[in-house]
Amino acid sequence: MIDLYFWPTPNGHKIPVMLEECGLEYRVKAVNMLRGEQFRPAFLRINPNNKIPAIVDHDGPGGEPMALFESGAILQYLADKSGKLMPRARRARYQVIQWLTFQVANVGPMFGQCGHFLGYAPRQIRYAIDRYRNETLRLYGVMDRQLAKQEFLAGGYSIADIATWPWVRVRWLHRIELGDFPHVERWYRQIEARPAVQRGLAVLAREEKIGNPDAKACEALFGRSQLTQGGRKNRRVDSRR
Ligand SMILES: N[C@@H](CCC(=O)N[C@@H](CS)C(=O)NCC(=O)O)C(=O)O
Repeated sequence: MIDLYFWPTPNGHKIPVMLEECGLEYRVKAVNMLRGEQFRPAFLRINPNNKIPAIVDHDGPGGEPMALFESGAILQYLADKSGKLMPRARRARYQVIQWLTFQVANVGPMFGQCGHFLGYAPRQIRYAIDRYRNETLRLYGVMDRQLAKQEFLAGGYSIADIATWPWVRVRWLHRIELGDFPHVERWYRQIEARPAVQRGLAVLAREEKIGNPDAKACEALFGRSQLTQGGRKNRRVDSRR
């Protein structure tokens, strides 16, 4: 049995989609990050970086429990465990790792900052918006050219697609029109039609509140809590006032 520490966000959705694709048994442990539950000591013992997703596999390597955070690491672990969605042959395997790393190192952080400065920042900062939206557009261009050449990012459907798809799903946050990227659009629709993807999206679906955080959520996600909770007290610059 796998415990899935989860809240419905783009990084979060990767893991229930993967668990559904692989048919692995799991139970959901909600971590309401809008209310600061990511700072609870029990969760920090699983992820000291206070972020979802995380898992605890009670039947880990050697039959011992295994806790894991960072969505890219979790996806690789689940692919290894199930033997699905990541090829064993080295050339094909590294293609998948390459596009998975492209997601966690580029798509996630850049789209995330783009959404932050467009929709969450207390004031509109033109330079930051242009910087991250241009990067977002550039990354859509990279994906579109790749998907013009092949059906999925790394050849066959893989954990690289599962990592990237939830970020394209919330494209309205980044003011992206799929019609401008026809190959991404074809790929997006193809993955959207998969029953396992729909089952993964259904997990805690009623809690999904992306793009509209209230004051409490802003405090938990971007405020003082980030540096004072979890036993840490670090200096921070407060520019929200
Ligand atoms: N690199 C991490 C990013 C995870 C992440 O940013 N999670 C966000 C939700 S999408 C979160 O838990 N934020 C809560 C916080 O920062 O306190 C991953 O890929 O797992």
